[in-house]
Amino acid sequence: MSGEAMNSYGQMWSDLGINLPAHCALLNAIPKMYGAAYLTQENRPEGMKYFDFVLSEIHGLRIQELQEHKAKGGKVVGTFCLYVPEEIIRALGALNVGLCAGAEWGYNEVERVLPRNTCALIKSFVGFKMDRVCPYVESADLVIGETTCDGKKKAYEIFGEMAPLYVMELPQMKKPGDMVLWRAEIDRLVEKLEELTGNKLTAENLAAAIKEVNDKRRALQRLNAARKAARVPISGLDALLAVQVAFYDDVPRFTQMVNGIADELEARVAAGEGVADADAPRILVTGSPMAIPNWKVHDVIEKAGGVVVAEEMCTGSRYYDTLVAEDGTTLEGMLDDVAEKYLDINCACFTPNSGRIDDILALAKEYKADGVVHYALQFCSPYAIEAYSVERAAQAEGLPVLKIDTDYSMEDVGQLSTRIEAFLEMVK
Ligand code: BJ8
Repeated sequence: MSGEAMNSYGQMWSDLGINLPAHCALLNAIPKMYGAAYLTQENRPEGMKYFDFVLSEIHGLRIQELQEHKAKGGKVVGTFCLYVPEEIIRALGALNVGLCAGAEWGYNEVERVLPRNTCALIKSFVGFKMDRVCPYVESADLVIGETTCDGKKKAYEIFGEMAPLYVMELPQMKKPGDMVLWRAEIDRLVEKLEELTGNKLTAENLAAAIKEVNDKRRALQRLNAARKAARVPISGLDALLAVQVAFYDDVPRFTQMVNGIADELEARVAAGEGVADADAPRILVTGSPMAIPNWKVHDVIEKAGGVVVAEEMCTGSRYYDTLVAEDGTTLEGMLDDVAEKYLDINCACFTPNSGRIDDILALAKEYKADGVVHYALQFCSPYAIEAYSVERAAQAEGLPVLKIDTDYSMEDVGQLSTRIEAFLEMVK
């Protein structure tokens, strides 16, 4: 972001109570990371210029839009997890934003309240809040947490002392009784959001929101389907960025821009044009989510000559692969459809979670992956432990697997590069 832009948003950040010196350091760091990972790529789709712009305005224009929405009486709701149904938030006239959790920030303060060996994602969202550097969380009228992993569950107890927080109870299994609990939780969420927004959920506003969010996911499906081609028309880094931005951008605008990129990619595929060498190893990445600006693993893989063709993760296929049914006619029926779509997500916090293994194998086949990189954030037990079952299932299908445990620091980039280069060589 330019100095001029920083000045024009300065008053807005200050009104939000942002810690300006720390925030300035953060805003200086992100463009450097983005430039090194993204702007060094060659032959990017033209349409990615939109995402360059979005990133350059990450704490500027979008935050201004949120403030304008709030000035008209609208609400902003922050979330950290895929299980929180954005259709309901949107139907009630609130804007949903995925909160910052992808950078190492405020760790000195965080480690006063959380153990050092907490996963980077949790430390990051608590750190952003404690250091007051995230204008999204400072704009949120409500933050919705969920009972997924133990780390998040317990961190929310502390986070709830710093921000208005509401926690959804997510079951840990997918038995019929669990669906009953989850469906009741959806009703409880509706009640909470109706109280927050002063609006009433109706079959009409929910149907419209379902359609809009489905359109967003359909656009991402189109963009990602192009990656099945023999010459991959978009880098994994760029495809990852599109999903990361999907969590906070304006929904109709995002859908339109992603459909534009999908048009471009389909033309590239028809012309046999790709971003990587024709014989570049095709890699499927699976595991913990990668929030902005966590681009490390994709960057290392692609700078080493591989190409990431798919992500089985929350910042990937888990976000867009399924839709809420659009044929519901009554409010109750539509809420059943919402509950069903969301409980169908295959997160490692569930047991058993064999659906995730099936998804990985199906994606590897569809996208003709030559190898799988399993990525777990350090101290993320659900994914680190599930890596064993993923590896066993993939190897049984003849797919090599590389297991990586990492965090948000750049200290292990050299070591990661060595391991990934050796893996790509072996996969070839
Ligand atoms: S649906 S993956 S977004 S819970 S915080 S589990 S990295 S130890 S984020 Fe998640 Fe929802 Fe599941 Fe997706 Fe591990 Fe860290 Fe826990 Fe994490």
